[in-house]
This record gives sequence, C-alpha cells and structure tokens, in this order.
Amino acid sequence: MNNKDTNSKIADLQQQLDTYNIDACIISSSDPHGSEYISAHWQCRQWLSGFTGSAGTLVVTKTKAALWTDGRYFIQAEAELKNTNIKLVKQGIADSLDINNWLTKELKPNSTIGLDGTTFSYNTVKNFMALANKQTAFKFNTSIDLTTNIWLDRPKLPANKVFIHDTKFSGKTYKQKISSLRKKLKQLNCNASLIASLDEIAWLVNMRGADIQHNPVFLSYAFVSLTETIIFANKNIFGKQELKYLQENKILLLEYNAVFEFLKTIDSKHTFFIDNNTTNYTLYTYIKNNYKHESGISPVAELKAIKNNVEIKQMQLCHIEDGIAVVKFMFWLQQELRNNKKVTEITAGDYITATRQKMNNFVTTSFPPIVAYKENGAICHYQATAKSSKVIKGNGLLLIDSGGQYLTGTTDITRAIACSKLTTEEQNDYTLVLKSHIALASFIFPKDTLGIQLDAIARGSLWRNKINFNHGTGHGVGFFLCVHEGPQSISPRYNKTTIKPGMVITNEPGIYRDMKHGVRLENIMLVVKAGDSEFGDFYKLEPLTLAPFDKQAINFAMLDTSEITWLNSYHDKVYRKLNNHLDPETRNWLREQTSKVET
Ligand SMILES: [Mn+2]
Repeated sequence: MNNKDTNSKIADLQQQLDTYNIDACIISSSDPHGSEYISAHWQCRQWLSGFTGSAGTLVVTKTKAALWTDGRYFIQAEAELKNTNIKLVKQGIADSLDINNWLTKELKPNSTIGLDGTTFSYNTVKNFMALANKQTAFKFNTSIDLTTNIWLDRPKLPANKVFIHDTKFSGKTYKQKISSLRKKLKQLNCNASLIASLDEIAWLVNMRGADIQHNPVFLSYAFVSLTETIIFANKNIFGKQELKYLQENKILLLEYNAVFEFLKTIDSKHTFFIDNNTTNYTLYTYIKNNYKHESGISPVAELKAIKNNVEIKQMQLCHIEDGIAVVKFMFWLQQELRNNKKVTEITAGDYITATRQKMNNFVTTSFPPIVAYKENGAICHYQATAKSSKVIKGNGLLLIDSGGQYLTGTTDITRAIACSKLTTEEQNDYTLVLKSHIALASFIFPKDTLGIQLDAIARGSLWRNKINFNHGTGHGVGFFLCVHEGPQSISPRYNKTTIKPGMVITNEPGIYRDMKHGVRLENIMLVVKAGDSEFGDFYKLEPLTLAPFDKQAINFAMLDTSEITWLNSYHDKVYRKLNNHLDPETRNWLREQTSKVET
C-alpha cells in the first residue's frame, strides 16, 4: 500500500469537510443493502484508508483520522495503516474509546457530523445520533457522500446479467412465494414492504445475478404491496427472456435509483413492514416518517430460511457434487505432500476451487477459500497473501474452510488435516473439537429450542477443559444465495428465532491457539423431525456435508463408544454417497479414510 497516497486522500477528504461546512465525517464499509460482501463501488472506506478488512469504520475530523475495527483484523489493520496518519482504534480493547466517545472528545460543541445514510443501517445511525445531546449540541447531516468528489475513478455500479433460477431447483414459483409473503404481511397487519436485502429479492423472484463476488445476487430494491410487485434495478441487466418472465409474473421493473422518488408517490394509507437491520438509514427513515409501519425480522427472511422439499433434495445432490470435489482435493493434497511436491496455502486454495469448477452445477465460490497451515490456522478469518502464504511441508495441522455456489445450493465446509505427525496438544484439540461437533450432530431437542441452547451443547466438551472459541457455532446457509444467512444462528448471542425443521445451519466448533494452530470442523446440517412423544415434537440435525474427518488427527482414547459409532455411521454415509462418482484410486483412498473404527 502506498501510504503517501492514503495521507493525500485523507487530506482531500478533510478539504471536503470545509467545502460542505461540516466538522467530521463517518465512512462505512457497507452498501445500501446491508450486504456482507460489497461491490467495488461502495468500498469507500477501503479506498480512503487502504485497510482491506471487511469490517471497519473510518472517522475523519479536520485534523485527525481514526479507524475502528474488531479483533479479527487488528494485525492486518496495523500493517495496512502503518505510516499513515490514520490512528487504529481496536474495538473491544479495555481503554479504547468507541466512535461516539472519541467524537465527543475531538469535536467542539455545535459541530456538524456528516455521513451517507444509504450506507449505514438505521440502528447504526441511531446509535451515532445518541451523541447529540444538550452538552454537545451536535448536528447531523445524513445525506453527504464526501468520497464521490475525490474518488475520481470510482468504479461504476455493478451491472451484470441476471438469469431465471429454474423452479426445478427452487421448488416454488414466484407466484407461490409472493402469495406466502402477502399472507405474512397481512398477519403482521401490513399491506406493503420495501425490501433492500439483495438475497431476499433474488429468492422472492427466483432470479440470480453476479453483482457481488461469491453472492449470486443483483443490485436491486423491491416494493411489494398486496397487489403490486416492483423491482428497482438496472434494466440493462435483464435479457429478453427475463423481461418476458417479469411481465408474465406482473412484476414491474423500474430503474435502481428510482426507488426514492417512487416512495414519494405511495399512498400514505399504506402500512409498511420494514426490516430495521437490512434497510439503510435513509430509506428506513423516510418510511418511518411518512407511513405507519411495523419493523423486525423480514418475513421474506423467515420464509427463505425454511427450505422446501425440492430445495432439500437439491441440496442433498449439491453436497454430493461438493463432496466429490472436496474428496478429490484431499486425495490430491495427500499425494502431493507424500511426493514432496511444493504446495502452498495459495496453491492449495486454488486447487480446491479448481476441483469444484469441474462440477456440473458449480457457478462460483461461496467465499474465498481459507487455507491456513500451523499458526496461520489460529487467525480466524485468515486469508493467505503472497507474503503470508506458507509452504505446507512437515508436521502440523492444516485448516481448510471453503465452499461453492451451485445452481442446486450453497456449500460451506471446514476440515483440519494432519500433515505427518501432530503434537499431543494438536491431536487433543482436534479430538475435542470433533467431540463438540458430534455432540451437536447427535443431539435431540424439543420444538422451540433456541440457537443459544444448542450453542452450549456444542461447547460442553470444550468448556469442561476450560477451552472456548470466539465465534458462533453455526449460521444459516442460503440456497444458491449467501453462505451466511439469517435469521437463525447457533451462537452465545441471544437470537429469538427458534430452530425449525427445514432450516439448514452449520455446525462448526473450533479451537484456536495463538501462534500455534487452529482446528475447526464444519458440516452443514439440515434440521429434521426426530419424532414426537407425550412431550411434543422433537428435532435433530442431519449432516448434508459429505467429506471424511481425518482419523490420523484423532486421539481415539478421548472418544466414547457412542461418538465412535456416530463417526462410523457418518463415514459410512460419506462413502456410500460418493464412491460411485470417484475414479478407482480416489475411491480406494476414500474407503480407507472412511473405514470403520473398532469401538
Ligand atoms: Mn461457515
């Protein structure tokens, strides 16, 4: 990174503060749709600061600049902000100020703070606005995009072609989906909704795009009333067939930016449902100020989370394809290492993407593969760079977290692999994580169970050893959509959404030892009925992911009979589902990997 460049960008931005007569500005790392991955057009914070992590907020006053990020990115931010005038503020570290406290300290009373309200959620801006009180008398201007005047070669809005996602994959037509949504809106006493979340729109209309890397979505908003559906998107991304499809389904298409003007024309008798997490501040505020409204978790997100029978069938097939790709990769890796070929974190990541690319229904990766050898595995969101990429050679654990987007579903799998010999600590950690994984995978729980309850079940075997990990145990997964999908989660953080049949959710406990190694074992699980009794309905989790766990890494003395039985039956399933699709050599290898362990 050219840091001189960063400093001159910040100086330019500070000049803009004068031009607009404001005293500070807050730059987000988000887009107007609350997306997890964002297109280049909205990477303002990254362009200005040079910090490339996914989470971070830049605040600039006339004399200072500071960037807030969380523990995942401390090391990276330190390196990328080195020699710039931007101060790194580490969130969650004891004496570090949060943005509000910092601004209170830096700004004089009566100051004006500017931000672009379309790139923040309503809740985030509301939190900033708590700054404005009698003492500070701060004022806010929430409709300033200061970057645009200085970012002269700012990338244009993405405009990639969309396509219809066939009902043979999605299982439900647009008409079925919109009628379920309208029913839900009526139950919520609403008759309109403005949807900003890109995966919700793609799901609703059964269309996919390519506007965001790893996420097959297209840039859009949707307005739904009890009688109308309007999509706001670049008209050029729709081909003849897609336009005909919209017409047949009575979906009106308006330009992307027309959404704000359109809202002004809507009858004030409407009662809106609006998601206060995914709708940007500007839109949310407009609706809040002009219409009766209800807010909460989007009904689309709730409908989308329960996979229908066709989607479930497709996801099962999808995991056969993904399992073939992963097994081929694992076999290749073992051969390469045995033959002393040079494999690095980057070349291994490229190879696993390449094996997926050969699969019929593969479209793209669902996130950049994480390949982390030895101590790199301890960095949770590690991303190998040319500089950091280790040669995989000798002993130790290799962690691989990767996934694909297929027409038939989205995958996300993590395995840790033993390269030659492991230390006792590495082997014990692997085994403890496996015990955690199995505890959740073999658990049976009643209807209305919360994710936070399941989280404790998964962590039990770690907690008994005073070990813990710093991320959720599981997240929802989209159907050929985002790899991280709500509203359900398995996490120490309270989430009111209960775990229901038809949901898919990951099971991914881990152990990370700083400067040593990391283990995470992740399968995608389908929530299914486990039967009922006089105490009501019971559910369980059934693995969709098909790939072996590394028996070389297990300390079997730490597993009890029921855990070994679970492992044997899972491995048996992996072999049965995949063996017919493999060449003889790979099949033999998989047979060995999945062979029964005596109890
Ligand atoms: Mn995951």
